[in-house]
Amino acid sequence: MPLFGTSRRTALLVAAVAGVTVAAGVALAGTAEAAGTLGASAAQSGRYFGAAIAAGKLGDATYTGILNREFNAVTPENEMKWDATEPSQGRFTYTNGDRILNQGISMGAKVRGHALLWYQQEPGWAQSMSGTALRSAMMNHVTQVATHYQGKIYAWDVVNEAFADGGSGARRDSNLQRTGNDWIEAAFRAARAADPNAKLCYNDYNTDGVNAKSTGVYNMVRDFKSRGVPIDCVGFQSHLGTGLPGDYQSNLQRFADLGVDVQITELDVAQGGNQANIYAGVTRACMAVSRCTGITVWGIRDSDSWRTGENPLLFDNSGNKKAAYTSVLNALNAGGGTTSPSPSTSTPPVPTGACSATVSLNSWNGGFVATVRVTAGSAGVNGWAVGLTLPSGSAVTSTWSATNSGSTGTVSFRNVDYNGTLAAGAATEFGFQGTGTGPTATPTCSAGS
Ligand code: G2I
Repeated sequence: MPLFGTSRRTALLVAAVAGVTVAAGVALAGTAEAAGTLGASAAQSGRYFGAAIAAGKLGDATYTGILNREFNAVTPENEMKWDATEPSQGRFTYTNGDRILNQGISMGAKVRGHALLWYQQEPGWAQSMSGTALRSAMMNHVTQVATHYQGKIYAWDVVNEAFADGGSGARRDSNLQRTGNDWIEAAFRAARAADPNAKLCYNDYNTDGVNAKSTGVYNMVRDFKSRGVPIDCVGFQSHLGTGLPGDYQSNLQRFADLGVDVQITELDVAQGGNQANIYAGVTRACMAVSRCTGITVWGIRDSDSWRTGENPLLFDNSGNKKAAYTSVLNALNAGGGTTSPSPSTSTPPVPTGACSATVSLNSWNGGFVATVRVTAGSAGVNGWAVGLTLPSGSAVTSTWSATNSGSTGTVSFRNVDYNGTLAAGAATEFGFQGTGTGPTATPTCSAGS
């Protein structure tokens, strides 16, 4: 790869680090040093930096060279959409989706699933359906695809672009919407049941500031949280022109304050005098919102973009880094509110007992998913057991990152081989899915295997 030989890469790295030292020396205090790639820089604050990728381009050495070097998350640009995965009803094809997944796995990257239900790129057979037949087909699609990828997807765009543009703040008309206003929550529940580990996102565009459309989405998310509909995150596509809304960060923050993660999911910015500044502004906004877990750009080189002629990405047609690349890297290295603070900047209080456990629940009518956080006390633990009491009529149906004995009444969960040893104050999580309602009392925790 002549464009990215060692000497050129080293020179760019040194230049980038030098720029950061001047611009953000104070903010960097407490972190080891500025990192030299987008993914590594984002990872310093517990975030990811991803790209939308196309299966058909994975044979292009320049493309995969940049991908492997720079990014620690991937999104399939088209390969996991409905028309790609279920071209005729009930016949599922995962060849290209799996190629994206395997590329992500080979990189050790997070994989964002995109998108289970969207009114565009519906297969022809679904476009001509309506009513209960379509609703059944939609839910089957969500269940089948989320099940195929179960345990492998970091976050799913469960529903994409369901709100109308303009001032109404209302849902967009589509054959999906005409199956009933509850189609979105039904899709989220089906996705949770199929893959309890994936974060479930709603994703949309023109929601990049406080406006009627973003407020419509906000009201839906608030309603979902209040009723226990399983939603974990909101994606802000951020296909931007020549300006960034002044309330971009505060809009992300108001969603985060509802108790969901926020993610920048499809970032690209029209080339012009402001491109590098707008990219930096978006990155700084994400870094400043502790629940902003990562940023994805919608393509790698300008020539890979759906916005033909607008040169909206971080690498030029030849794969060279643009000014926007450097501005993003510097903003990532400048730090910000972190999703997982490093020990040097924040020392969590260490419980004094052997260990302690807390539960968070995502519930729906007839079922729930419980996430249990186990924290070691001041002596650390080598093996742990957590006891939880389920209400009568409830039962555990599946468990991950722990083993359970019993499934009703008082259920005991033990560590598996890779998460039993915890240093003082260190924590790990396991989870389980159940029918009925989840546990309400504080769990017990004891050490020793
Ligand atoms: O439209 C930009 C994005 C807006 N948000 C949702 C995203 O999923 C969407 O991505 C774009 C892809 O970047 C395009 O690559 O979605 C388009 C479809 O609406 C994708 O374009 C399609 C072409 O329209 C098809 O003709 C083509 O067969 O890509 C297909 C696969 O190459």
